[in-house]
Amino acid sequence: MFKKILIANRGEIALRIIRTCREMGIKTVAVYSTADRDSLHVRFADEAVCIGKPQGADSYLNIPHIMAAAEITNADAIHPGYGFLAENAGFSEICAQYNIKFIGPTPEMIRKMGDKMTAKETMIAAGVPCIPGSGGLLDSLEQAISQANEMGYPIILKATAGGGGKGMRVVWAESEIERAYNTAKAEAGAAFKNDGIYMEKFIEEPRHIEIQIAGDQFGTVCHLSERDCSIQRRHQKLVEESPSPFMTPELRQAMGDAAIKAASAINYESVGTIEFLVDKHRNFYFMEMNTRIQVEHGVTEEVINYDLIKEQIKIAAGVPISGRNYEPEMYAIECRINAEDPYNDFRPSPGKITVLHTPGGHGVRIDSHIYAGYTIPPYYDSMIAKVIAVAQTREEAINTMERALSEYVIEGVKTTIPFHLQLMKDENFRKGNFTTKFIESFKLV
Ligand code: MV4
Repeated sequence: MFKKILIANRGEIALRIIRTCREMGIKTVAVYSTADRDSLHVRFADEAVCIGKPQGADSYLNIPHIMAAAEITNADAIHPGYGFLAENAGFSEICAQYNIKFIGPTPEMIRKMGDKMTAKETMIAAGVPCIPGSGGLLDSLEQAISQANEMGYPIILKATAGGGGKGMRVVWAESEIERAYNTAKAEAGAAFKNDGIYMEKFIEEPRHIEIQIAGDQFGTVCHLSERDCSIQRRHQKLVEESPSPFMTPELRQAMGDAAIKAASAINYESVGTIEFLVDKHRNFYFMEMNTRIQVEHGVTEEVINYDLIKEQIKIAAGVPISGRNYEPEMYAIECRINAEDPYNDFRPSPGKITVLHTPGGHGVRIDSHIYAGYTIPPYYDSMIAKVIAVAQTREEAINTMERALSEYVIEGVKTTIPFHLQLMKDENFRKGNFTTKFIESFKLV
């Protein structure tokens, strides 16, 4: 097992990783930017190294600074968390060159899934259901027009280097395709330095359901059930839950099998997630693979009673996994609390937290790095806490969530708590009656 892990991240995920390391008897090294001197991850780690100025590029994304911190502290592994360098194949490669274990997949696995067209071709070859579309990247507008006519509108254009919604265009009719093709290509080229785009049939009002998987260094892959992440706004997840209210035992079996097939196709090592779109007839299609621990991993931890960070560390250290698949045994729902103004287009609201009262009690888990007197810096993601409510049924979990949110007092900054409180009371949400379009028509009062 590792003796000392450097955590190349900040905020709640850095704390989350430190907690599991403590329980495993592994020493920790925090790295921090000058904006994060007073952060809890710096105080809770065994050692801390300042790696630069506030901007991500100068600190949490600065590979030479992070490798220097790992060398001087003698860390034998690096945990990247999520975001920042978590899906950077070059970083995984440099860690290997320095003989420091990257707690995550190999550079090859990250590259294969990072290019969306390559990922899709790999999945088609493996027999994983994919959305009907163009075979390969589009070469010209003329080719796009003829393929769209063959497939029938609506279609969607996607950037192969994209993911998370960037460089995407939905096209409803031939009259719109030229403009959509040109803007998608230009946007992808500017954002990713790769203007490759491909076409798919557009699935209207799908659900976003993802399967958590784990694979070890010996080729064993298992699935750890699903999370429903349909409640999103501008490709940002707001609420995640498990089990999915749309799930059936047959669908879980089929999606679990497909997810295992997908991960096995690239000999996947570490924990990861296969994202699917599910249409109203419960047809499901591979969308993307996330080759990292995700923000919402705690939802799965609560429904199957399993420490995913511990498993991820053990896999990286070469410990074999059991190989059994898991079904949810509890009901868990997570609300992401952001320092944003939900009444003002979710505008970021950094600043000092003057008053804080954190909820607790039966069935409530809070993963957060905030404290009274803490100043939320403006440079990073605005998520400040995750509230997870756990109960025997969905209705009870929502009731517990509503109770917990009503106890939460955060003063000094605006937060998304009022949004979540209203959502928990919403009739359609309570019925499980929602798709990825739900939030578009949800009005905060
Ligand atoms: C789609 C789609 C409908 N049809 N692909 C959004 C992010 C990127 N990962 C892919 N996305 C979508 N791809 C086809 N063929 C609809 C979306 C989509 C979406 C997916 C999941 C969660 C929220 C979403 C919001 C808008 C669009």
